[in-house]
Amino acid sequence: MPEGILIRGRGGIYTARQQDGAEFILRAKKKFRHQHLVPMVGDHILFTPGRGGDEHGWIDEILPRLSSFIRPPVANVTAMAIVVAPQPEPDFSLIDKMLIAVRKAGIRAIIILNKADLGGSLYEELKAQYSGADVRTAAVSAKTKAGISELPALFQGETVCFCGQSGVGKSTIINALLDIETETGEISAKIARGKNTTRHVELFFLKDLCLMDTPGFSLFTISDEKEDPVLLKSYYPEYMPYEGKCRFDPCYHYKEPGCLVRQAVQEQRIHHLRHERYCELLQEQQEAWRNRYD
Ligand SMILES: Nc1nc2c(ncn2[C@@H]2O[C@H](COP(=O)(O)OP(=O)(O)OP(=O)(O)O)[C@@H](O)[C@H]2O)c(=O)[nH]1
Ligand SMILES: [Mg+2]
Ligand SMILES: [Zn+2]
Repeated sequence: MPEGILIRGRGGIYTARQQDGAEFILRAKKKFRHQHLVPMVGDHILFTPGRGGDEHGWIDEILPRLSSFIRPPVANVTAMAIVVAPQPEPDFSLIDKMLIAVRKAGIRAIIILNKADLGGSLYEELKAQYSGADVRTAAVSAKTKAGISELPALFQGETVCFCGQSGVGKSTIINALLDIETETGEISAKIARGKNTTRHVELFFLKDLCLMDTPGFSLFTISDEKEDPVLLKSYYPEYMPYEGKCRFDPCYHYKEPGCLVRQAVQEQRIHHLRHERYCELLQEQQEAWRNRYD
């Protein structure tokens, strides 16, 4: 049975691409519905091709996923590219939440500042706030192409999902990356040009990379499952050196006396705004946890 990767899916109609570039139109077999399994872009699948003409084929098996996200709905992502820009103005708590989702999925993250051509000090601000957060940063301009050619080296062989607020330039960056390939003589699939808001997840290939374009969002839910808020701190790498060393154990690193994380914040070893937003998120999660049976 042939194997392929799902590169797009809308209204129950999926497109799978084989290694050699051949594409197939497929529908999901009924059994997946009984298993509450919805095929996602990025899924590796086994399929039966349609018998020619306009007839679609069938997705027979969805191979085990290395990772999956509900929003955006993507599978087998190995790196999340969180795109931010001076315009629209960044929402830092959204970045924090995306980073938490990335940690939970056990994948890597990179923060890409786009629209560097607009100037400003946002890149310095991002580096200052996230330097302890085990996340790489890059600054590019998809418009002038500055820094674009350096991106592929940051994602060797990976499946990279571009996510972030609407209008930050995710689609424009992916187009600029695909342009590099076109300039070297190869023809690649392009995203429809124009100032279109992306409505569906789509996967593009660039040499050994898979690039996923996703619709932008302004709200982000880390996960649908409520989790004991004491776990929240474990998604903040900057707290790790102090874990288990505060006066209270467990310590939420919130208002407890003798908290070494709070001391580190006061001594500017941890960025105070990142910690402030953590405290807000912790309060939200504690509230949700108390009401979890309502
Ligand atoms: N000045 C400047 N504008 C840019 C740059 N990159 C993208 N833009 C502009 O920003 C706008 C939004 O770009 P998109 O690529 O559609 O943004 P997106 O993140 O894909 O948005 P959604 O699909 O809605 O999530 C467009 O008008 C682009 O021309 C850049 O590097 N500099
Ligand atoms: Mg887009
Ligand atoms: Zn503490």
